[in-house]
Amino acid sequence: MRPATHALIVIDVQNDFCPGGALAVTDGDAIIAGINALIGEFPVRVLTQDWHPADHSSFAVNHAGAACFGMIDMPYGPQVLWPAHCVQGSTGAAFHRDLATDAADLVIRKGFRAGIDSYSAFFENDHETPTGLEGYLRTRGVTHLTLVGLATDFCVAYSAIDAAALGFAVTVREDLCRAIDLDGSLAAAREKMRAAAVTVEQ
Ligand code: VGL
Ligand code: ZN
Repeated sequence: MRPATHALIVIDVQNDFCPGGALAVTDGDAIIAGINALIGEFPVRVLTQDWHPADHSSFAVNHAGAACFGMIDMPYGPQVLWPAHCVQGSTGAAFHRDLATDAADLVIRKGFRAGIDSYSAFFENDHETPTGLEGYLRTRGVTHLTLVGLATDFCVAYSAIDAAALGFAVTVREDLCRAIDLDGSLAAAREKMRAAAVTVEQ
């Protein structure tokens, strides 16, 4: 068992990000056995769940004439338009059945406000509205985070960069992550994580 100050954060291992899902990440389910093997090593265990209303502004279908994977300008900055995914209560939003969810201490949902997306487990995409995860971790005395899950270049990277900025020591286990890789987003995310002093382990 690792020290009491170490938490594992498992990002968005949900059906819609796995093969067959609405926003499937290649081999997204290939990381699950490794995550299940790792979770028992950590005294603090958090799962995140992307959790959108059907009218969410990040869905291309909610913008007349817009295509999936295009960009729009939101009041908080540029936003990728996604296929509808992780709709609250849907099968796509459920955790993958093989994920060891019973081992989790906390499940934190994000992206539940229609007008703003939330890639990061810490802040919504305006980079200022908190999800509450920071407070949870601090009150449990956590200082070190290991991040795994989906997708490397969006929710994992945004969470890692925010966590590092908040002063946590952050490691991303890339072997237990898989990427969407949209227009070079994986290379860009790796670069930003390194610049933020996140340890990226292959
Ligand atoms: C994610 C795009 C949209 C992710 C969530 O979990 O990386 N990506 N919503
Ligand atoms: Zn989403």
